[in-house]
Amino acid sequence: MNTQFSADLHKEKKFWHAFHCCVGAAVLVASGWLFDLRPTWAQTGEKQIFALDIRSGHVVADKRTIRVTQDDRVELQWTANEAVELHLHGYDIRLDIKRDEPGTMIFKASIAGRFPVGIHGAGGHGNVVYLEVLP
Ligand SMILES: [Cu+2]
Repeated sequence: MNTQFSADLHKEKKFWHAFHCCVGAAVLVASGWLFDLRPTWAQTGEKQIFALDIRSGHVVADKRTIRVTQDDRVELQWTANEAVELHLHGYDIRLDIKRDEPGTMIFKASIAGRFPVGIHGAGGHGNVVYLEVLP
């Protein structure tokens, strides 16, 4: 092995060492994001996501009751085939959904009980979904 060659080899080792450090840092950042390393006080309750599609004023039968546990972080993702104004009673959250334009209600299920989500407007006040928050 001549000296020039061993110097090159050393340079190459340095490069790979730096490369691995960068990759390691990136993996650490990504895993922190994946495993949610935020402090525990920010993590009360589970995150619960529901996709709800309204077809002519109704949601498919098996999704008409949504059950969560108190303090869960709830996300209701709505779609509809016609414009509707939704109202989650009890929590008093209103949301206008346009035809084929999704909308989301995000809230913490801080109040236990059974709450209807109604459609406001011409068709009266029909309930499309019931939210059940178990204490
Ligand atoms: Cu209402």
